[in-house]
Amino acid sequence: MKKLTGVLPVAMLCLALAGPAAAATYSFNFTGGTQAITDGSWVNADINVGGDLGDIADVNVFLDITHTWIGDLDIYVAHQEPGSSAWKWVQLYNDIDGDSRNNMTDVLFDDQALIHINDGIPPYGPGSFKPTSNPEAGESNLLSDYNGDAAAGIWSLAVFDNATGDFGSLLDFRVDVVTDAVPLPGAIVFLGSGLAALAGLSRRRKQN
Ligand SMILES: [Ca+2]
Ligand SMILES: [Ca+2]
Ligand SMILES: [Ca+2]
Repeated sequence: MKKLTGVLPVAMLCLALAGPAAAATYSFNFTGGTQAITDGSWVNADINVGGDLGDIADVNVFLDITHTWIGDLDIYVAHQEPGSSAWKWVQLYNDIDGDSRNNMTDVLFDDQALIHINDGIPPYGPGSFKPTSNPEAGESNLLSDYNGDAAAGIWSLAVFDNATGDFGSLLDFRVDVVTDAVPLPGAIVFLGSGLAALAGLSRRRKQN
């Protein structure tokens, strides 16, 4: 029994020193079904994410849109952290006159993609693009603006069709988040109990 009391606190301490929880990856899916995109109107698709999932280290946005003139659209993603009333917006795609072709099929917006979507040639996707950019206008749209923010909250997609004659549908919207590694509260408690047990053990040894 004496041996066991020594082994247990050491094992607890080793577990506690195993370090912080690994970074986690989450996919948040819009579950509202297909949304019609019509002339002169906004489509809003919200994803509500509860809990404390840690802070964002990287975020990518997946879209599947059919539209007979993709250049009609302005597309934004917005995020509201839990307990906040403020929205942080990032424009993903800006209406581009020449984009007369169809659809944005299985497109992943990712800062780490090789080209901005406005440097691609429609039809877009399947594939990955950086959000739209117009350096001449001083415009830079970065999903990394969300890094460090809480991953939970409300993720909202906003699509505006600002030209007549063509329309389409939002088929799929998903937000992929990687969170920073964080110490587990359980690991801290474990570390505390491991140290306390070791202290108790050394006291017992001194008394012996
Ligand atoms: Ca625009
Ligand atoms: Ca990314
Ligand atoms: Ca239209």
